[in-house]
This record gives sequence, structure tokens and C-alpha cells, in this order.
Amino acid sequence: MIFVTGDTHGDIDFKKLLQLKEMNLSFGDYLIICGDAGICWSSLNFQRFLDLYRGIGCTTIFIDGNHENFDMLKEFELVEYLGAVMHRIDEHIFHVLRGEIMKIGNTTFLCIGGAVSIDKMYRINHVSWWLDEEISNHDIDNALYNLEKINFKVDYVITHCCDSPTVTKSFGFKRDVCTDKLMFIDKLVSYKHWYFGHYHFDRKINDKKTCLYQEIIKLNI
Ligand SMILES: [Mn+2]
Repeated sequence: MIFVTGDTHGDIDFKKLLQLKEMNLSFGDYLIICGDAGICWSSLNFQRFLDLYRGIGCTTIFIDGNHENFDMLKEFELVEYLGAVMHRIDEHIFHVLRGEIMKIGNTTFLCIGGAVSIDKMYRINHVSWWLDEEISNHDIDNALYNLEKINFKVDYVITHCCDSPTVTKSFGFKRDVCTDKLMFIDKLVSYKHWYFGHYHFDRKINDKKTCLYQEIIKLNI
């Protein structure tokens, strides 16, 4: 089984995952977190968070959001897992790099983490805010490079923020450098559904896009 959910922020929004713990899952089951997993935030609570997420009993794969400690993330070993480049955080916990396409069974996922923090002026560089939160041109080039190999067709798109038309029309929020960069997806990529987090809402935008927060979706594959 494959589940997708929104931001978990370490232990802050972890409670929703307890329902998975009761399902007797195995490490052949997957939980995909659409950014702000917050597992790699501070060395003070890292071990406790590892135990928490390990305790769900399935494999956890997260993209990065804007609330991740990017200095800490970069310390982990890079591995190729499910056809994608990931940081191996723990035996069953992985962080998938931006622009990578992972394949679980026959199902493909375009993964692009990153988002702009709206409160970055109140945060401290390399302590509670990292410039790396922003999606770079290199990230988009990596996505295009990987998409080209599979004719720009994936089953699912997983991002932290969403594209500018969605953020302005559906949420009434401001577009930014990251939401602008994600606009290539609707122009070039054919996909079944796009799940994203970041906005802390559970909202079905249309038949193709869903913003996730507390909700956990079980994919029908
Ligand atoms: Mn968040």
C-alpha cells in the first residue's frame, strides 16, 4: 500500500500517522510525506523522531519542505533507491532529492521538494532557515532530464508548494520564485494526480490536484 500525506513537522503533526500504526503495515508499504517532515531538524530530537517514524512500521519517504535543516540533511549518505537519488536517513526512512522520479512497483512519482518560507524575516540563517529551501534551476533541470527519459509521463506529482496559478486562484496567496518554477509541470508533464503540502489545508483543488495536510490518502494502484 502507498499512502500520501502533508506536512508532519517532526512530532507536531505526527498524531495523524497513528492510524497507520494500527494497520500492521510492513516495510513494503510506503508513506510519502509532501515536505516539512521535520525529521531532520535538530540533533536534540533527531533520535526521538527516528524512533517515532520507524514505529509507524512502513517505509517513509519524504521530499523536503521549507522547514527542514538542510545542513543536517546533506550529511546523510546518498543512495539510489526506487530508481531515484535519495538521502538515506535510516534503514526505512529516505529523503528524495528534487527532480527525481521514483518508481514503487509500476507507479512513478515526480518528486520536487522546496518552498519559500513566508516568515523567513523572523528566522535565523542556518538555525531556523536555509537558503536551500528555494527550488533552483538545477532542480528543474534535473526534473526535465529525468522526465525526458520517460516521455514526460508520470503517475503522480509530489511537491511541497504548488504552481503559481493554483496558489493565486485557489488560495489567494502570492506567487513566488518556487511556485513560478513549478509551472513547467502543467505545461509539459502528463500525470494522474498532483499532491502537495505546505499550505496547511486539506483541499481538493480539482480532479488533478489536492493540497494535503492532516488527511492521509491511500493511493488506488
Ligand atoms: Mn509546514
